[in-house]
Amino acid sequence: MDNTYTPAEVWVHDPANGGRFASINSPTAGARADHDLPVGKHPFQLYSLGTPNGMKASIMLEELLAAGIADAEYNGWRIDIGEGDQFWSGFVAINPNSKIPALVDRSGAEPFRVFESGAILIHLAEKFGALLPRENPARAETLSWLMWQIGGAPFIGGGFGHFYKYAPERYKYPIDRYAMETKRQYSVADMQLAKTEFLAGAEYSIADIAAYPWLSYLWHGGYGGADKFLALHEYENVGRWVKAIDARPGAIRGRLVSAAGGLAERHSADDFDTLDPALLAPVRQRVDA
Ligand SMILES: N[C@@H](CCC(=O)N[C@@H](CS)C(=O)NCC(=O)O)C(=O)O
Repeated sequence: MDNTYTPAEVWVHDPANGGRFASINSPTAGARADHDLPVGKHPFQLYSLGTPNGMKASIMLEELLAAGIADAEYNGWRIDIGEGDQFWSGFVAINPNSKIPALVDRSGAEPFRVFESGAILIHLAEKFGALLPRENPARAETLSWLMWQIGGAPFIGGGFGHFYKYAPERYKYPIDRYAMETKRQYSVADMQLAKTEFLAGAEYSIADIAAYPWLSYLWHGGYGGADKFLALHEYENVGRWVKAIDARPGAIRGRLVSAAGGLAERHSADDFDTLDPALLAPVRQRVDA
């Protein structure tokens, strides 16, 4: 075996070796700047960015609003992770893990934080009795597919996406490893979606809201052509499901919140009227990002 790197006895952080993320990645948690978060008038404050993980929370809120649940009104604030906003003291106070999305629920007497996209989806679903069945086995099936996605996402983003697109050097081994795992996840979803309309059954649920931003991002050509490289057209049932969710008004609006080219801040439904109407079309364009 050709060893290009022999690990030292004790690993030492090399701040120059983070590639595109060198300025934000660090082995140490905690705040790096004294900076409060803005707060708006609505019951929910969402601090996020239009990445696949961030979109899960904004799609959920927009789906609830689209279903007529006015109490799900929220202010959406952009946290620019490239600039290190996730290390503001105000953000670390609501997510000690310094990752978007994070939510503050101000609907009751005392505001409280919810971090981790899966926890945000479950919290909102339970609060409004929507998109998560109350009874088993449908509830267990939905939570199972939700956790499947939360556990698998880092292999797609931090694994495949990182080594295929972002790493300063391209190596075959990690790209092969994570391409294989990403295709395996598409295969799992495809086999399920051959049997059911949505991931957890006949009904659209928080499991779909979690999986859609990731599976659709690559399916539409994310990471500079992952659809071609991974032959994602082979997963026909995933394609059918992606296109169905692409056209949902809640998903269309949710993916534009805190997104590049979308809304930097979202304070009311009227904010979407300020965008190019083409962005709100029910057929999503290839991203090529
Ligand atoms: N398990 C987390 C993952 C969130 C996550 O990885 N967020 C990324 C953006 S997609 C982030 O904030 N990265 C900033 C950083 O790592 O400093 C969740 O599902 O909420």
